Amino acid sequence: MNNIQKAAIVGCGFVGSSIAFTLLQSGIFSELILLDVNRDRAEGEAMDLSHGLPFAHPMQIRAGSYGDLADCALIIITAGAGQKPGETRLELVHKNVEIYREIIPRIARRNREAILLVVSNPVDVLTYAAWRLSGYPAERVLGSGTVLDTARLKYLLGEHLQLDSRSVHAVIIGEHGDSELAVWSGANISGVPLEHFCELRGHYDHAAADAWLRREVRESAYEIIRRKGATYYGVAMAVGRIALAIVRDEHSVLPVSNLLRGQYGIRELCMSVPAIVGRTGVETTLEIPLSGEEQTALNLSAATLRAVVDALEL
Ligand code: 6V0
Repeated sequence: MNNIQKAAIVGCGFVGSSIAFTLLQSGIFSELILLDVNRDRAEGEAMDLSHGLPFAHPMQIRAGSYGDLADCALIIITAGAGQKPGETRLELVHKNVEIYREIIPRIARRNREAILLVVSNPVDVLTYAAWRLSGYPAERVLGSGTVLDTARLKYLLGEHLQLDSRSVHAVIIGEHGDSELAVWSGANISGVPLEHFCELRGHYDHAAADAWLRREVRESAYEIIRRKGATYYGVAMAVGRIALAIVRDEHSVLPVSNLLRGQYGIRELCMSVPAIVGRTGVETTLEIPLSGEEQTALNLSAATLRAVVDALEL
């Protein structure tokens, strides 16, 4: 029987340790296991984080081994190489699939009931790999997907429109990577269609704003990596949000990477589209209305991922 208040993070580099810091502050778990091939790294992170406990909710954070994962309800996987400056997420695929071939069976041998939350890149391909290699039902294997990209879009739109980014209702779907797309057709500001709201704020050149926003969202990870070598705080908060939806059984709509089984005409591929997320993982994959242009862009994004996934023989 899994303990809903127990989680693990496999891979404790920049991203894994930042997620641990977010989870520590959220107070949603009573126990957090840190696992890394570099045991010293996991132990050092656990020690450092534990020293913050007097300022947080009581919980136990410790370095562990695969045996400690047996009763975890949520296992977050960030192990793997990150992008080097100029490298695309898809270029990481071979290194990181090999790491998943080692990690996922070791998890699945000890725990058949957990939810696997994939964060390593390329996240869609690795979510698919985790599903195939674990033998878990697809609803319990999800990737952080475009939750982060959507947050970047909301932040930028919030800045552009001088608005609380939480009032922006817009979503990025498709690959968490270069072929992703913004769904403008349904975008709104608390019910006010986006273009109308932009005009209320004095912005009339929608085509220029569209091009700028798409570029900024797509390029932002490259820009951060160029400046500081890696990205980790934004993704850590995105993963914290997904963890909260799962542990509190929130039935939240989030654009997580999940297995498509015919939705949007796409099959046997993990990519991000809005889904209802709760205690059982992905409860329902939603089919939101798309314009013809958006559906074409989604098909192209799927084709990009398909070429990579098919070459892997998972
Ligand atoms: P990092 O700082 O190099 O950390 C990776 C960690 O994984 C290291 O501590 C390694 O020791 C560990 N590791 C490697 N192999 C194994 C193994 N077999 N078992 C256990 N641990 C292992 O990288 P960083 O933390 O910056 O990035 C981790 C991954 O997250 C990369 O693939 C990034 O591309 C990806 N990101 C995903 C994002 C998303 O939105 N999904 C966002 C940012 C980064």
